[in-house]
Amino acid sequence: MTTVICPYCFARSSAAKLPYRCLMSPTGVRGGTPCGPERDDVWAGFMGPGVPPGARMRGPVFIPDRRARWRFGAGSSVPCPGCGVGTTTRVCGTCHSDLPSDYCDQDSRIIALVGAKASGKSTYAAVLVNELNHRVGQAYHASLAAMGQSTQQRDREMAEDLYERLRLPDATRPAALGFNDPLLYRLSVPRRGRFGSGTRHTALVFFDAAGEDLAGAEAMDRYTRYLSAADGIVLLVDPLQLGSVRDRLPVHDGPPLPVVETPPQQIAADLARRLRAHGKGGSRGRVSTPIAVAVTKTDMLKPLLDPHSPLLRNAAHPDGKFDEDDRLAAHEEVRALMAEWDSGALVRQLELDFAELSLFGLSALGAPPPADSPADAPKSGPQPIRVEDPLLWLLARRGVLPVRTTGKGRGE
Ligand SMILES: Nc1nc2c(ncn2[C@@H]2O[C@H](COP(=O)(O)OP(=O)(O)OP(=O)(O)O)[C@@H](O)[C@H]2O)c(=O)[nH]1
Ligand SMILES: [Zn+2]
Ligand SMILES: [Zn+2]
Repeated sequence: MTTVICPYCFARSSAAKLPYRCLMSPTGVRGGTPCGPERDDVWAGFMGPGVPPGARMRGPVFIPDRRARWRFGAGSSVPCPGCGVGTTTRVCGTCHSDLPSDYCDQDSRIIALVGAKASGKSTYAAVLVNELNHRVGQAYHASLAAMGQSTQQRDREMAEDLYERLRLPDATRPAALGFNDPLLYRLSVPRRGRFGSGTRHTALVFFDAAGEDLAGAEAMDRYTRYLSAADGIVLLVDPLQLGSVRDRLPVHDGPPLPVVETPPQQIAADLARRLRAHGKGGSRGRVSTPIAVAVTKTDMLKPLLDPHSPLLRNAAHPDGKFDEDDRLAAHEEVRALMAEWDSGALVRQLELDFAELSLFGLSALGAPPPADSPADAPKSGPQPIRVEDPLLWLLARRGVLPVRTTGKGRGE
């Protein structure tokens, strides 16, 4: 049975039980008249007062009877009881949001992306998608497809900006990836099992919310529900926010250092508090949700790194497997760096709060933006380092990707 998690309200349900929405098509009507729009108060209630009255009128939602479900099967078109015209549009039973057509055919994994303002979330997400579609996809024989119009359109715009116009995501836009607008992808990975080979599809849902920006109890409550629905969390930490790193960096010719935002330690503590309050506290009071904590913008840290540092090159992904030893090497390197920065306070707190933690270091751009045009990507385009590691680790932990290990790292 496929379990679908609504990417909008995070309600769980079995795919077979999701209602349909009639698309009010005038062609193919049997007998009577086509369906007209009806007030969808469930959806309007969920979207909040911003929805204009006209937009509340939508195609009727219906639950096909058992016989129709059995006769038509998953993914096929089911006739509307009102007009007889078939529809494939599924909606969430709880909030009535329309789900992209291929969203319900596979299990979903929700990955929460968290980080302070300007920690690099939008740049990271855009570059990550590109890497998964090219270099990383090739290594794992995997493919990533954007689901639904809004993700497809945003991907196209982001890719044009970043890879063709060499423009960084616009900092002035309102909360980049809002709650009503998660990024939805379908990741397809070959599956080699005892009973032959096939393809495993996983729906990936990404949100980007800093928590700090959310005004009002309702938004906060939704943020917390999103975090507790997450199968894994990627927390981005901007090293340039840490006073001791800023002091250590040599005078450089990149753009000026960013203004100081919410400290990562505060964001991490707040995360843990919310997850515990939602029943995610496991053994010894530590949160059970796996968390990947990634130091971003590592291109700026080059002067602080050994020339052989694993953070200066991408992981090799040998034989289409996630290399656990390489992950540990990068984890230890970041741990050592962090110990120097704030006497290890952030790492200590993370280790006390989270049962499954791994540290990462990544650079979405591979080099700082040019000093004279800080809103641009480097002239050579983004040349990312290790952007894929946090997500791949979370997926490998859930058995979505094969893992290679020599066993040296056991007992960590
Ligand atoms: N050196 C360096 N700077 C980066 C990198 N990625 C992002 N930046 C810088 O960080 C700034 C913020 O990046 P964004 O991706 O917009 O950050 P964000 O977290 O989405 O920001 P908000 O949407 O405002 O919360 C960019 O304008 C760049 O100047 C990187 O890989 N290396
Ligand atoms: Zn929903
Ligand atoms: Zn109808």
